Amino acid sequence: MISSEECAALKDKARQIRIDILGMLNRAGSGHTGGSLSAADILTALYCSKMKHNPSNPRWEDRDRFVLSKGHGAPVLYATLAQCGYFDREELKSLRKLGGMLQGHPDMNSTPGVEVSTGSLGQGLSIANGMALGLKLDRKTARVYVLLGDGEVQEGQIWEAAMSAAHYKIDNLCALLDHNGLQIDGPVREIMNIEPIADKWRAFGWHVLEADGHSIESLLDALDTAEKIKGKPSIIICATVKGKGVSFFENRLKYHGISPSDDELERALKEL
Ligand SMILES: Cc1ncc(C[n+]2csc(CCOP(=O)(O)OP(=O)(O)O)c2C)c(N)n1
Repeated sequence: MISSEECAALKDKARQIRIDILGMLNRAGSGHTGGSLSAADILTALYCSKMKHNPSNPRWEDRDRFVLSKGHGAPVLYATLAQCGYFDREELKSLRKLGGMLQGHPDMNSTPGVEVSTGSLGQGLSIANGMALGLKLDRKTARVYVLLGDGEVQEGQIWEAAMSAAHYKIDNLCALLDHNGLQIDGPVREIMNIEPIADKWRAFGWHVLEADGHSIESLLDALDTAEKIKGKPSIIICATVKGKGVSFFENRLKYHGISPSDDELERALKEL
């Protein structure tokens, strides 16, 4: 359990991460707003509390790994890495600039702290499986975390990877599902219903946990529980709101893939 002071400090970091996401997207003039904001508390709980990692030595062998399988959420990863000190926050201004360090989707060869290049949905869980198995072979105690989108889990490869992770008892793996209910073209339920999603993961042999994806306490509770589960992988189904934190972006399909205008940025910053 963390103290109320620690929790307040983490909430403040999440707020700063949201501010940075909006600023960088506005400057870039394009990018994914809704799905970045929905994952801000999840990444804060992971990077600012749960994970063992070392920003001054990003390739530290014993670090926990994070895979942003929903790679279009790159702004939340970049803002979080900057918050942790992997690079200067000034760099955030270079989002989506040709030749810059922060491409529209994560590039492990350009950005310190990015473990895997992602963006083609459906692949991150398979990669996380391999990383987690590799850590076991090396007798490391480090863990692997992977963030999936709820539209993303419509991809068939996710379920091949889910089956493999249970088969190989990959218990140093924890997936988190950003369950915000919207994808690019509409509500997930209407495009291709994934429910009952918890039952599906359970049937595939996973330990399933549920959390409020905007409560640091709830997320850390679930992450602590997941760490104690042996013999099977865990998934935390995080109830989230797309665009969380800015009233006029919340649950608005339109803001999946567009960035805030100058006027929207000004109004959003006032709210945050
Ligand atoms: C293989 C693949 N197909 C299509 C896309 C285009 N695409 C980008 S984001 C997105 C919707 C993803 O929805 P979801 O996983 O729910 O993400 P979130 O709502 O959390 O942003 C799609 C289809 C892609 N990146 N990769």
